[in-house]
Amino acid sequence: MRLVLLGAPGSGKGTQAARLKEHLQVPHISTGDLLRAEVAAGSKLGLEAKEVMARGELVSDAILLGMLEDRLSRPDTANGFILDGYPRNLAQADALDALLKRIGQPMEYAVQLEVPTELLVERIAGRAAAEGRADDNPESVRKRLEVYDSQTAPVIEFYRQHGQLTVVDGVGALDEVFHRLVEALSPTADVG
Ligand code: B4P
Repeated sequence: MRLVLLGAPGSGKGTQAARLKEHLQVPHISTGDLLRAEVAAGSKLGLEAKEVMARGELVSDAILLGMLEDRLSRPDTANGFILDGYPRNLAQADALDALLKRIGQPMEYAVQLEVPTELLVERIAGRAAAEGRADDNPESVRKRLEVYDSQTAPVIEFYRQHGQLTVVDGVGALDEVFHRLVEALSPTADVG
């Protein structure tokens, strides 16, 4: 199954993708995780991305597309993948569409996790206290939410227009949200 998870920062994409990966037996590809690995390795790309991420802004489309192309060319994606954190703007959505057509693996599902803003802020504050991620401070979080509204929200419309969007309520316990996702991905679920 080829699936993209959409939603604001803190909506639970990464959290649920980690569970869905076991359920669907396909790899979880998180562009945030790929970038954090580059930062941790101190690579040239990581050095470029580090400050941009800490400010809560988007890393350049060219870097992301190259990174994604490379990841999708690995053999473990033959039976599908869960994409988390990409596309984050319309240019990335177009680039992904073209890339997947080129490799003969068009997207099958786009699922949006819907969560109200107050709860997003609360969840990220919880992670900041627990993990101390560089971009979970209040100023970067404000910026990430702003970037989401202006650049990423239109991507939801992109998938709606392509008839691939399913919206899932992301409020509730982890298990509850997971069960809603599994149900939304079952063959009889409504997509549109
Ligand atoms: P990401 O790593 O994608 O970060 P994120 O949007 O905050 O989501 P994440 O998946 O980590 O969190 P989740 O909602 O699961 O991106 C980080 C940065 O990388 C970006 O700002 C950007 O700079 C760069 N980047 C990444 N992709 C890019 C791209 N395509 N183009 C350009 N730049 C890019 O979880 C958040 C918290 O909520 C967790 O603590 C979790 O435990 C909690 N939570 C989740 N579900 C919950 C529930 N049901 N109840 C209670 N808590 C819950």
